[in-house]
Amino acid sequence: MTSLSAFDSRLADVAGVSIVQSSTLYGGEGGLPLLAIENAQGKALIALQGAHLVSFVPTGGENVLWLSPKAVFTEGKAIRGGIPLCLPWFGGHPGGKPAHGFARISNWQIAGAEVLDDDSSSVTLVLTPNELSQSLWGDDFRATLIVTVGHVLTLDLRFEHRGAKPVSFSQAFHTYFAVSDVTTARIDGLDGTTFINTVGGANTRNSQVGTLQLAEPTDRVYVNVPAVQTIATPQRTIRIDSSTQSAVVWNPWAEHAVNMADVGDAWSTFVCLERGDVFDNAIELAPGATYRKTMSLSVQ
Ligand code: TA6
Repeated sequence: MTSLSAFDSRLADVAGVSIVQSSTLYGGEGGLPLLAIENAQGKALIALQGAHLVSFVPTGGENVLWLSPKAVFTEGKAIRGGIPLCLPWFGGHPGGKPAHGFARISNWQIAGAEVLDDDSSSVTLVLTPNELSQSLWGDDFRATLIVTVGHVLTLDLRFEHRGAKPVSFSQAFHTYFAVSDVTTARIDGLDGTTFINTVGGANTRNSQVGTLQLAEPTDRVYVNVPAVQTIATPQRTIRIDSSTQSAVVWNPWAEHAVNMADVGDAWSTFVCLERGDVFDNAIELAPGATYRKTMSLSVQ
């Protein structure tokens, strides 16, 4: 593994951007390197494994993202919480490959970091083929994630397909939002859209009516959704903007969380509202084509 001082020298000239070991902030053995970004508007932490946002705190506010108190920072294991990138497929793979793709458990490289004119900061992370992707995907590709940290957090994802044949592609920004109590969170921006209920392996279609408030294990894929959703709790309203077409709403509830060692009784303090292009909105990427979509998070 590259030493932290090697990262530091690469980032030395960029104000407010540094590298910290996860164990320094979250404890545990070993750990993973995190990119720490801080400016007057907000601060964020990104694990280089997965280009995985683990924290975003707008100045004067609380963390927008939920990170499990039982999260494990270990090479090759997805971190429970924040924003895992499900890429280049979402959910289970028909061929029995690991759920949610290889990007979230691959090491990304820092390609750049800068302070922008409006005093927000941006970092660029890149993933190219590695041993894992070769065994699971095979094709050449270049994935780029530009993360901008300010009052608003913006993720700008590009995936260039460099293989010779068209491929099926899906992706999701699998965001875990911190909420005081999932049962009181009110989700708007899905009214009238079609969802596929996938709880416990179901596959039934229905239509959302009005505000969504969770009261049981929930795993729903909404397709062809509007660009904006909000999550309102008694404390704050979070706004999610995305150019993607799908939204996934997930919480395992007590009955499923009990079987997830890195969730357990913390299940009621998050809701996943993921934006992406999945199920009906999955796409076929032609050779040489680049998929490009964004998601922004802000507190209203
Ligand atoms: O996006 C919802 C979902 O696919 C659920 O079905 C649930 O399994 C969740 O993601 C977490 O998946 P993970 O592989 O991170 O445990």
